[in-house]
Amino acid sequence: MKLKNYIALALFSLFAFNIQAQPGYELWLDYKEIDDNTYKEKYSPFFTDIELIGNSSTISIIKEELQLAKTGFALENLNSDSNSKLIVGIQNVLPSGIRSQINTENLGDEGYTINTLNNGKTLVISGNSDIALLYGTFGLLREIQQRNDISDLNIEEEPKIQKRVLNHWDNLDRTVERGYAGFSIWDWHLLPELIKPEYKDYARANSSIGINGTVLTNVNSNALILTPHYIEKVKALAEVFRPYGIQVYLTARFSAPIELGDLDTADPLDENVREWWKNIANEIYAEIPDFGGFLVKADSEGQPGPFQYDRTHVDGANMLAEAVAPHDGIIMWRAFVYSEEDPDDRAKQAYDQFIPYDGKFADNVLVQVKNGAIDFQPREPFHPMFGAMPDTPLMMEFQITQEYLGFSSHLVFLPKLFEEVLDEDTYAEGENSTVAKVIDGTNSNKKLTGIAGVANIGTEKNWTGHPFGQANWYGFGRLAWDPYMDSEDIAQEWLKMNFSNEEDFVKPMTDLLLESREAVVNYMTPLGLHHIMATSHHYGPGPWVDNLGRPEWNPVYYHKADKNGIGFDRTSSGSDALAQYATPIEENYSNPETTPEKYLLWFHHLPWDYEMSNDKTLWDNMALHYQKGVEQVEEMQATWKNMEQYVNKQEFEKTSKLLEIQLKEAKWWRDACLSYFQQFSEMELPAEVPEPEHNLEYYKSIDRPYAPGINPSW
Ligand code: BDP
Repeated sequence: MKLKNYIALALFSLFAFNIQAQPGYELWLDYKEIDDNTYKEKYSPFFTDIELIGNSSTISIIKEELQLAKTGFALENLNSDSNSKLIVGIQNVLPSGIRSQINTENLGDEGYTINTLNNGKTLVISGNSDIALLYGTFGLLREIQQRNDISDLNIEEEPKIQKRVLNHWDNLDRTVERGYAGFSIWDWHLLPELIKPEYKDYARANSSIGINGTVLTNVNSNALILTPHYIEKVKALAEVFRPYGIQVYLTARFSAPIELGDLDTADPLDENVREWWKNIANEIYAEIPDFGGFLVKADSEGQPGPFQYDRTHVDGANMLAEAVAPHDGIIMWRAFVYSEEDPDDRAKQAYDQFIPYDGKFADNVLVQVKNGAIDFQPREPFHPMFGAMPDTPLMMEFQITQEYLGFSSHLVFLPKLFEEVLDEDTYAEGENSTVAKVIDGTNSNKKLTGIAGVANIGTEKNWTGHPFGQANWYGFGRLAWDPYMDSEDIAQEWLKMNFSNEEDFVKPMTDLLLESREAVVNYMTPLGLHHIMATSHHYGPGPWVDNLGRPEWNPVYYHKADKNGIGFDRTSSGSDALAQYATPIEENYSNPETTPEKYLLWFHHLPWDYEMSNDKTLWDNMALHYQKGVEQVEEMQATWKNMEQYVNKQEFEKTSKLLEIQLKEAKWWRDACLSYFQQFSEMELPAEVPEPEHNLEYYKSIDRPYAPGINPSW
């Protein structure tokens, strides 16, 4: 072989190797070749003649995206004499014959239309802004990726929630609190000069699912991010994200006026403090005119806040709101609060702290509430605040990163969890006042709406570590756009876009995804159990932990197992947390017989031999749930084994290995929890459940001090 051929071969292998080495990097935007000619013929005419109206960096991105898709789908060089055409343009600049047929009047700034006109010859993507056109472009490509018919499209889409935001718990040293996919993708040290390609790819992926905001820094915040040195770096990122319709936000450390050395108080009613924040806001907006605003964790888990000065959440939030209001910024004030001095049930504390202030927050404040009252558990009833603050815009906070759901080694499809919460009825305004209606503003006609997801993104080559972690990022975005979407549709979309459209793949894998959430609940926290993970890192079981400083840090606080039974009594005979819910819920859930079994031990302390609806004892049911969880993982493995032909080799193998880990850990959970609880129940395991392999002491001795995701500064 000639030298130049050697070089060519070497270069080719390097290139091929690189592509091979990064499966998953393209996320759901991997426009794979369409190998079925019938589809090719249907789609290609619209890619032959594209009229893109406008001139902006967003329009250039659209152009780039369509070209990428055309090449990826292999629609290039297909001769088409059909006179078909794709037109992309803002409604009021569309060619006149077309304009009159497209109505975007009620679609706001972000909504889009996709219409097939002219007997199927003309496809039009329109909206009222360039960003809307970008969303519409991704909308059309999504149809094609799923091999949908585009000959008669009549799509009208508008996001139902305004602020659709990722929360990065990323520290300035690039560690990620509760991050299981490597380090932070923000390379602060090399910014603002070095703009890594990942930043653009991140923005592209987010805009493809409608995410329009990103909080770059951890809620346990560092005041340094507010200094000019860092603002310059934030500005560089904002510039990359802007043409994709993504605003940047930062976390604001409440004590920053003191920590940055300017003042000796952070009292929100102090004039100097107010001025200080206004100046900071002015400085940021001078650099980043479309800066989104601040996310604040105050008076929670050691973070500074207004309480130190005998001030309230309203004082704190409104002071910051005043600073960003002239620039159209917002404050996302978190309701994840519980006090180290308050002996009351932790599940009640946020509600008690916030409800008195309903209607008192400034117009540009959103109160950001976690989906449940404890903390991102595999299953929680919805947070009672969602049904109790009609005059305050409430923003949903979901956790996409799997802090309590097996990190990046467990396959768990979270849209199922998100959907369950969004569909719950709060009864805030009578029947059918679902959580979705509270957060999208339908209830009480809210003007400002928002939803946040704690990101699972890091420097791993496939962004999320587990190849299926991407589905949770995708699904969060889709539900943020439309909180009424069906998780099954989301699962199918993602599977088709990511892997294959083959029915023999999509059908079983959809079932697998939809069942995966229940599996993790079964093998970790069945029947309403919660927070029994090992403490600090939250990896693996730790129901026995009882020696930590604060009662609510100990799993024993949450399960309350003893000889008499198990569960947290939150009825009127216990903490009465149930009184925070609307009457129909309170009434139903006060009685264990009418409490959904999935929430049984969340609300009731019941004897081990309590008879459940299947006539078996509580103990037997608990053991059978643990066993079922293990079997569900085995079924997932069996399904996955048949999928090799549809997926990339590396992703196939990695997922197979991760499922092995998941199975091992599901058994660990089952055996550790049942061994521990059996000391109290003193009952035999049902015949279907194998005896634990080891004794309780063995499970207690398992120690994983270097499990990832712990904030090193804690
Ligand atoms: C908990 C996490 C902790 C976060 C906290 C929060 O363990 O790392 O800082 O939530 O949301 O679940 O503020």
